[in-house]
Amino acid sequence: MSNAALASQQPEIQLDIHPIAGRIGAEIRGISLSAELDAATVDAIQAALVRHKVIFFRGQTHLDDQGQEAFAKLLGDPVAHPTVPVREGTRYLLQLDGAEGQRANSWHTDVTFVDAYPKASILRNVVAPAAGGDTVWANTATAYADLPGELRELADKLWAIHSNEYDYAGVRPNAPVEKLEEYRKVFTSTVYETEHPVVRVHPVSGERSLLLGHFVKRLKGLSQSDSAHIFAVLQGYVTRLENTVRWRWQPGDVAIWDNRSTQHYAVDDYDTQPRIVRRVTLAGDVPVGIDGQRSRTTRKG
Ligand SMILES: O=C(O)CCC(=O)C(=O)O
Ligand SMILES: [Fe+2]
Repeated sequence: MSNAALASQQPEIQLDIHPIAGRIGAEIRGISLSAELDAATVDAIQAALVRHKVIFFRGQTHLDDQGQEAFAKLLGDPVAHPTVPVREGTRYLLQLDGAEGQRANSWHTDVTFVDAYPKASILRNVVAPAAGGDTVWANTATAYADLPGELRELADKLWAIHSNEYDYAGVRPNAPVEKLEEYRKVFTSTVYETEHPVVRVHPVSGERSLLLGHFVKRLKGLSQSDSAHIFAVLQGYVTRLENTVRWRWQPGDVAIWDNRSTQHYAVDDYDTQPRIVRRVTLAGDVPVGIDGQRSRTTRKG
């Protein structure tokens, strides 16, 4: 973002922001998240989210499921997952329980198999392992900026087909077969396919970023084999350590990420230790490529 664009988005109040990695991620201190936050604080949180791409709040142990959902409404319109049932007693909450094999250890942006995928996700840790179980986020805008000119020109022209019918076993080689099959059945109860530009323009910051992740089935117009090679080259820029930040969870921590300019990966190194997180996603808009073309869902059912 240009300095002028950043300045025009300066919120009225200053938050206590502590950047973590050089290119992504900041902890915000001194805020108790709730539906009671005033508008100026909410604006400042929104601005910090676009700027730092993932923001962290420690010690939010006062939040329960309803409190998380109520707070989420201040930042946007909560939406339930399109295929996975919500947690009982909630309207939008998705629980990921490591003991149930729900371990998101593959790089992705949430729900990109639909066109208007969520603009942000709000994740609350309920149970944290004593060691391990960190989550890593990557900045897909600095990944794009890192591309050498020749690769950028290629990326600018490419479109990708994203689907929720992807290679489950391939991305989760250690998961028990029955759990994987059970999960796949629910996750693909409706099969979606969506065409997205590989480079999307952020609706708030105007930044360009790479839109890839594990829901990509193939690149449009290319063979499966060429798709896989080129995907790996571009995705490799996203996951370069320079573009990432890693968070060590404590119960009550809340992470909020801009799902339009990040990917994330939940590290599956905690074996049988308990780990539970709960997520609310916020409705997003249909991505726009650099030529103004919008994403489109081509299959639903
Ligand atoms: O378990 C985590 O830390 C992240 C899981 C995930 O991919 C998500 O909540 O969207
Ligand atoms: Fe995710």
